[in-house]
Amino acid sequence: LRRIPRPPYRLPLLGDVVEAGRRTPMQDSLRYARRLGPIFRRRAFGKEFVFVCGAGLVADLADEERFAKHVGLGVANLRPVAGDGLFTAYHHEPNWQLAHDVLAPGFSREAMAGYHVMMLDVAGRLTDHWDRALEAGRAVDVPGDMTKLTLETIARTGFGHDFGSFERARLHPFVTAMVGTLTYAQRLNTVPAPLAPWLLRGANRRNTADIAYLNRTVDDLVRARRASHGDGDLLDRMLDTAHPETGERLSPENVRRQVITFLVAGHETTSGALSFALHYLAQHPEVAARARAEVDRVWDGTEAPGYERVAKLRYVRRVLDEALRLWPTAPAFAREARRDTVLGGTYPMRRGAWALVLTGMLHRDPEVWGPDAERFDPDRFDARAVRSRAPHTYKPFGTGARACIGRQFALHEATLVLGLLLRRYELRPEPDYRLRVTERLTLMPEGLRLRLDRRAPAG
Ligand code: MNH
Repeated sequence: LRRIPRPPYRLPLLGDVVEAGRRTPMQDSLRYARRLGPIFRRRAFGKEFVFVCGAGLVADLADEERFAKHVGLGVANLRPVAGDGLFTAYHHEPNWQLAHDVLAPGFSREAMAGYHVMMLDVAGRLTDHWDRALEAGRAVDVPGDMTKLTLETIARTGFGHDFGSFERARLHPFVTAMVGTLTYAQRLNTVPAPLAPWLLRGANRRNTADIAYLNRTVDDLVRARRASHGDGDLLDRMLDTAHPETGERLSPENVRRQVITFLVAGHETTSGALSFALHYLAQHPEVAARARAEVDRVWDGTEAPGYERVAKLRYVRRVLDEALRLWPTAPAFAREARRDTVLGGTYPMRRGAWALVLTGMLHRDPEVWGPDAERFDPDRFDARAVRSRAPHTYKPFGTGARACIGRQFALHEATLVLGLLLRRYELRPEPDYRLRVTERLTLMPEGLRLRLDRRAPAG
């Protein structure tokens, strides 16, 4: 541990936390990373955390023989909500493999093609909503509307459920409860564990109520489905599919955990990714023009672009990749040693010891991305540039067996929606907007609003 640099300690008990502030732990860590280098440690309340953000060390942590996902910090704090659901399961928990094998076919190409029509339908509700804002001359609330969109998409495609987000003036209470549990999970890391029950008494009570509400909503949804029939969506799969080899099924308690997991994991991060992409499109008219020209060419006036037309939007996809490079909306993932080992040939780790990968910093490592790593440039993802980069240098979806199961789902949804929005609107930033990023385990551009213009009909 001595070999790993750390900031000078000011207060022995509180460690660096006093200096760090509480609202933006991830961005604070990014600042430390710039100062301290590719690996560093920070102390908080008597615990020491190791952060890794250099490409070489991250590549080593990606070795699945020696390392595995670690469920710690924010992720562990979500266990009361998501239990042994896919995202929060410990890597040795048998329910992880069972649920992974049962649910993976729900993300195959064929399954995705089936979701496409529902995704288009939800996107239509967004453009109806934006058309009304345009006619009224109102700016649109980008993160708010993207959250409505992605929540409706995962609820419809996964569970045949409609939260009616676009028909409501305020957020659906499910979203409020969900954001509440995410915020609470992050706050738990900012106070000393023994004092948490006392310091966060009020918040804890609200959190218990939030979890109860999430459970109730999901139980109603499952009950309704058992009484009727779905069309082979994720929920049907959870309820009806037996493991191909063992014949085992998910227990009712585990189904509840998975539904909450997918509703949460399936929308916050995609919403953030879309929001950051729209921010950069509005700030870079030349990029938007190029992306829009691609949409016009590839979709060629098709009212409702088919499934296979989405992946053809190569440049739009690069805009998304680049937004996720600068602001990976799931900003970190943790890796633990599966046995005693030496990280990067220098730092000994005991079995079970773990480190947090700061994805946003990995994605700005000048050794990989060059001296202008802070600059937004989608061409970093053209085929030649991608081929010339080392593996494990771009990790917005995590790594290995526990990488994101919804990656293709998210990329398809987000590319489709960006295509539809670019085709329909010109995006104008508010003149004095400066990007500020809020953190509630995930990242989101704070207060991002855009003005819309109807696109001049293409010539
Ligand atoms: Mn997703 C795991 C990022 C969209 C469902 N997701 C992960 C991990 C990252 C991640 C990073 C790994 C975390 C870790 O190692 O601790 N996910 C994203 C991003 C987007 C995203 C940046 C959108 C952009 N994720 C989605 C969508 C779904 C989804 C959409 C569902 C439809 N993700 C999951 C699940 C896991 C996961 C489930 C846990 C997988 C596992 O551990 O087996």
